[in-house]
Amino acid sequence: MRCLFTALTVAILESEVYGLTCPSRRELNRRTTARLKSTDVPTSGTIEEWQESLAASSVPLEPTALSEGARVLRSHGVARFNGIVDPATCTALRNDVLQFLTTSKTAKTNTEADFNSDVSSPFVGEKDLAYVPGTRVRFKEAIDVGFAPSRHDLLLPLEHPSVAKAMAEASRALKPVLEAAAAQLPRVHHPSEFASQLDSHSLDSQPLEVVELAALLSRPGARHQKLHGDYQRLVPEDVSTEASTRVGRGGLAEGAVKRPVEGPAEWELRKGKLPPRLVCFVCLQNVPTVQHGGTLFLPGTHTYAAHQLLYKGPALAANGGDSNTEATADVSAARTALLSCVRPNPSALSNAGEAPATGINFGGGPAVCAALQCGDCLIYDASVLHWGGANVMEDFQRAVLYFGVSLPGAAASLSLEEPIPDGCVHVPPVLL
Ligand SMILES: O=C(O)CCC(=O)C(=O)O
Repeated sequence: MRCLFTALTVAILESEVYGLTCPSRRELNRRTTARLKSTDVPTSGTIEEWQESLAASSVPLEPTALSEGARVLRSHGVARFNGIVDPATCTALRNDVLQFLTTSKTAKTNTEADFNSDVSSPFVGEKDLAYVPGTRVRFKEAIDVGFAPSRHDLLLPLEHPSVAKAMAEASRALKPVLEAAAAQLPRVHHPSEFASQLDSHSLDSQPLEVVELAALLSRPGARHQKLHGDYQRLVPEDVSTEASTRVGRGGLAEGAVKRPVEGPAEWELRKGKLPPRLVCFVCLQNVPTVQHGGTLFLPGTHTYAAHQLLYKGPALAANGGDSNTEATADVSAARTALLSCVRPNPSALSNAGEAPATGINFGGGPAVCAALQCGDCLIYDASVLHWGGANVMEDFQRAVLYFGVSLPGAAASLSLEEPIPDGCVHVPPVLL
């Protein structure tokens, strides 16, 4: 197995909130209607209008102590950590990223629609023939995945010195949090693995795998992305059967977390896509306000219940039913119900020392914005609902380094039936 640090040296609540039980629809509507009146977030109108009002009322994501990270990620699905990477490291990488953009190859373009759901298979370039099955990891060459006007997803070469340095700094500080928080990721099983009762507990003692490493750029004029999760929650958390042995590693004892275990039907839905994962963002310059295009999150929506509301109902209707009163009411009710899954800004946890009540009864929000300083990081469970915010500044390019980590074997399992791309050689996973 290829260890990340080896590779780098080449170049250098809970029950209700966590979705264990879900309040009844009627109860959700009752609570949320009361709260929405006080926070005034309109729920009708087009999807763009709804997201614009959520962005306008958003509050900055508050920082969390590293020691609280796994707990906050479990309850909220997103946590911010200040001052993780040296700003000089970030500035050097940002300069290289902007340079890569002018010289890199461009992958087949993804459409905005692809980002409503899971990211699909990786593009494999000509020069970068080393290939870790089921991942988007690149070693030598950057690839630009320009997926919407004024937005870029630039796959970064792990072996480039400035990429390697930033990765090393971020992973050194955040590894214990990532390891402890991985207990909340669903385990995927290929039908054959499932039948042979794969020993998931032995996998839990193995290192996490890096499945993507890239930079996100939003240029002036980038519009809001559509609200989405990077992977979908496919089974309710309350059918969990597997208590993770990973919890407690890194000194972050948290009590037993039951990991959702998925079967062959879910494997079919996930195959060929990136596995369930935690994603780490490293902010490469200051992002002072929501107008600078920081990511917006709905904390607490990394649950089956929230995903049912988003993906199976009319919440995402492009036209909020303007011309039809009944449809307007349905859209509004679906959005209202979804917002009732949102948890207050994660900082409340560290301040109060205990989980606050579900809902949006706080002085802003319900959305939180990743208005980070250069070198700050955030980790999110990639299923938490979020979107890249509009960059309305005239002369500001927001750049973020990100990497995603998954449970050992998950990427390989989901790519079991994929042919090896022409001329490529399988290389072992990159370990965190
Ligand atoms: O650009 C961002 O801030 C978020 C991007 C994102 O969520 C995505 O591309 O899936």
